[in-house]
Amino acid sequence: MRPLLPSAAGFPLLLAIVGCNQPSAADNAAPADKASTAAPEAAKPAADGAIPADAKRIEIAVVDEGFSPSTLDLKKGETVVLRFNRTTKSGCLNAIEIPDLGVKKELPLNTPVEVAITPQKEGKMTLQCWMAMVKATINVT
Ligand SMILES: [Cu+2]
Repeated sequence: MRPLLPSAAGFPLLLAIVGCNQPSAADNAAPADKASTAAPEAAKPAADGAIPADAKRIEIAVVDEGFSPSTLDLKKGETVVLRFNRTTKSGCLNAIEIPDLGVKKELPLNTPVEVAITPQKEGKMTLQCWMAMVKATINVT
């Protein structure tokens, strides 16, 4: 049981160091034996950014008129990938939020941005611009 503790405690710290300050962490901070155990972990994509390859994708155009489509029908517990493509220059829509899911995402112009969500609660949620002026409805059943 002893080996579990140091690695469990050290892992998040190492990740934080590597994430914020990769060169100096590798050169100065990490002793050689720690660096070698950390390497395989660092090679993996971040868990919170992982998008299942087989997830359903929904294309959402972000245009002058708002979101298209402006209503999304999703299933509770099912992961879907919302793929936004903003083609309007409106600064109003340069970032979106889904407050009920804690989602906030910037939308660079003409650059598709994917957001994976897994609604856990039935009902209506709102997808909106960061100013909460432009809205779309997410129905979860
Ligand atoms: Cu707005």
